[in-house]
Amino acid sequence: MTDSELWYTEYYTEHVRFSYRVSKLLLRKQTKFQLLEILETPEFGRLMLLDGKVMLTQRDEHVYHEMLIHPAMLAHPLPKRILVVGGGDGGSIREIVKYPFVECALLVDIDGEVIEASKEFFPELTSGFADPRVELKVGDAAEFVKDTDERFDICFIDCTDPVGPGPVGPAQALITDEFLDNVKAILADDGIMVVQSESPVYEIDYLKTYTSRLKERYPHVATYVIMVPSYAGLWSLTWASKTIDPSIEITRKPPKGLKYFTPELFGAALQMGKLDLWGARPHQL
Ligand code: AG3
Repeated sequence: MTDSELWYTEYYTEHVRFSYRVSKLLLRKQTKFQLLEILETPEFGRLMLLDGKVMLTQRDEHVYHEMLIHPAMLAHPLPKRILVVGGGDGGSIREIVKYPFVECALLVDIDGEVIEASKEFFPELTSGFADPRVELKVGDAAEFVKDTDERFDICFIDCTDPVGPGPVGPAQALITDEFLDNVKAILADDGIMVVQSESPVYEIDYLKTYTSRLKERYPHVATYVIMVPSYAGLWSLTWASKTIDPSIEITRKPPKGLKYFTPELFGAALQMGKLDLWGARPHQL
């Protein structure tokens, strides 16, 4: 059915769209929190969308998940307790459990239906859920970080888009001042937070404001840029820590079998994050 004339279009701005030919609609469900869709496509394989935005594709999810997780896991002196906010698809947990010294990896995602759909349609992402060190909580991470007495070495925020065209779902609760303060409070002194921070091309204003809000809270803040074809090319991730500078040399060995991450590539991604990348929009020239 690769010659079907069914197309899916994601809007990045009012002026930019990215379209995929679709061979099959596998799931379409309005959950309590968002519209969850899973499509089969000839170019990217299976694709998961939340509220009309591509969360992952089988072809390139490894880029995002490896680059979100490994830099912090390798730079921290010994990360034992890890929190993932969002990430119900399982890709982040799959990367975290590659480290034998991790004692506990807790995932808090608001939408249990994402976890269930991922188990069914993306078993290669959810393999880490079976690890005994992993705990899955279906619930509001904003409430969790407010109420918990637990402390974490690293907190990964693997969420949907808190800005952008179309409906903005549950991730909005993850960019409030209160949430940022609470995450800082539950991080150990040498803790690191890494967060997906949107397109460095189409959401540059958001990215600038968000990083400056992190800089008010942490001495070490750096954005790095990765290539994710199904996120319209480039995406940004942002690191924040009270004590750990992301540009220190990584000496711990990465797990075997990674497809994108290397320490050198992370260095380059940090350099790219420092550039004033994309210039002004035409109306600003
Ligand atoms: N969540 C962050 C990616 C958001 C992509 N946004 C977009 N295409 N507009 C990824 C979830 C994967 N664990």
